[in-house]
Amino acid sequence: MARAVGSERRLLAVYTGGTIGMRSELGVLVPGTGLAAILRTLPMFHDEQHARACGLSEDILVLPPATPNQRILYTVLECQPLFDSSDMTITEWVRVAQTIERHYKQYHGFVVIHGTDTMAFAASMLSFMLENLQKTVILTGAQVSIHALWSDGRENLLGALLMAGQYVIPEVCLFFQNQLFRGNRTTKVDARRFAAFCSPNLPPLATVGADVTVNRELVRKVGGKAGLVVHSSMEQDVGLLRLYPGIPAALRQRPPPDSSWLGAAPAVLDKGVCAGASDGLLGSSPTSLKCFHGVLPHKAFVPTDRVRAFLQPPLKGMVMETFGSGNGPTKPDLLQELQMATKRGLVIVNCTHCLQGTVTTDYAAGMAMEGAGVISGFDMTSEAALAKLSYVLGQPGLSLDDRKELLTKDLRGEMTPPSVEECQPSLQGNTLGRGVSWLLSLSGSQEADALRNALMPSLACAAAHAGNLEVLQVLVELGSDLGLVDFNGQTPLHAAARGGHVEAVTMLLQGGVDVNTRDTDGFSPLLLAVRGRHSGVIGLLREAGASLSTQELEEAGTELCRLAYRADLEGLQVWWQAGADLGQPGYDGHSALHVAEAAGNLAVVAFLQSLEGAVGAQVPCPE
Ligand code: ASN
Repeated sequence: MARAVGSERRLLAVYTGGTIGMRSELGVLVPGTGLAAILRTLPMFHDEQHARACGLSEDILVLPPATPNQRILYTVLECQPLFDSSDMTITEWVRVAQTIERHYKQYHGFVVIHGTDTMAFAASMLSFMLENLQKTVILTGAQVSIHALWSDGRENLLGALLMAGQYVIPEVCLFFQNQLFRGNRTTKVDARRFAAFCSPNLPPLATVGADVTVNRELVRKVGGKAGLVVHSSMEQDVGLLRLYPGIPAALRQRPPPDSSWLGAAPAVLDKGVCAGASDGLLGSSPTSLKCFHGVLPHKAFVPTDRVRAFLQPPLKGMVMETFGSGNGPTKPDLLQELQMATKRGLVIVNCTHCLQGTVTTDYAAGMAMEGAGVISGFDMTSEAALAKLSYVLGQPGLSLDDRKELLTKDLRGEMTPPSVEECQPSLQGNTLGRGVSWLLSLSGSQEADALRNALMPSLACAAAHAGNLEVLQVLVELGSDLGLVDFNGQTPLHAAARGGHVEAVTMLLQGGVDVNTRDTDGFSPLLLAVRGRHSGVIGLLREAGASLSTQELEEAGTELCRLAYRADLEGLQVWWQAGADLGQPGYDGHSALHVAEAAGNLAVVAFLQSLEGAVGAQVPCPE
């Protein structure tokens, strides 16, 4: 961020509407025209004497001097019509971006006066539409109209004009209550208080008090001399879905009802939390199940397929707000819906509904999202993720993989991707290719050899996780031992198994790697394949002699009960395929069969009974 030089700084203020200029009509607030005329009457916004002395034209306003040698001149461009920002859409934001483009050369900076309700969306959208910004763009507005005596509008607008006039901040920012935020990091957090916005995962770029304190290291640098590019082809068919506990995903079959359920209104189901609301599941018959919000219906199929309905075309991209660090329900119907959608090309980005923090795969419930093809949005706000999706999907001429790769990158400072070390296992495509060619280019010296040796295992794991046989082959030719472990103690076989890549697993097994190797957490490739439900990989590993350890088998009991409760036949089948004893009891001594019977999951009961006599055939491998 540089202090702006020059005796005259010219700004364009694009007025789109919002409370700041609203007036009361019939007792409700509606957008108000004539903002420039009002500002002209307020001495803090216009120095009439100076304007006259300089012979400024009617449409130019001039601020009183903030510093002795500099004047900020500005023109207010009033949009037609003006909007309560609840009515703003991508179409209007594209117009704002195009207005900035048209006047880009004429002005030193831009202020966008906007309603607060969707200002975080607007700032996010504009940040992606405006590429290679070299000038300051600041959105601002108010919680109370500028016409009111006690208004935040005057302070906010003046602050935005001063910041845009006095500093070169080549970003789309949002100024509110003395704080300058990166626009695509913001979210509205208060409907009434003047401190309406926060930037949960990035400190403010600047704070105004008696002094203006700027966080210089946070401000994005101008990237070279490339000129402004305005991206107007934003994809409009993008959506936002917030998960809630028990969200119904697809048509589901229920056990036959008890007579007391008869006559229940199907609408009760819309609460969506009936399943699993029993008082102590185990030992109770289905007829004793109770429901939080009412009673279960007397229908075999529950007509609640809310997720499926949401995912239908023409939707092309969706931001999914998940729990905690990116977790979602692991029930198979939801995961299947998500997987089917991602397989047919719908792009889904995972953002946490928590205000702060990032999406991880620390939990099985988060890993399951990744397994369903959902892309991590890390610490992006949902507003930024929606805008990024719209931008990435709107770009012409990109393949689906290119789009997905773009989404994992930080494009406008909107997210904090994990450190290089953390993201190595998911390196893909070009990044991987570049890494390998760079390794190849290192020559001869002792340091270069040491570096190659240090990086080789991680690169091999990344290649295996991406199923990239070509890179694996190159690494072998470079002399890499594909049995070496990375920083997590994982081998490429772990990575390939986790990624579900049959060909990579085949290649590694043919290369003679140890099939029962354990990582630092004690996990085997077989366990990772089971978790990812990669049946083909499980088959290959079993054929090569892989087996679950005693500890893995013992710990499987609770997981098996969970799967049985959720009627997750596929989940049980992969454990069976991996050699688990499906009779293994859970933490409380009940087996999957008990649980399935209690929950009335008849298909699971039949499956487990068909295995009786066969269970317990697993021979654990020695630790
Ligand atoms: N409804 C108004 C708007 O977003 C709220 C505001 O500006 N404070 O346009």
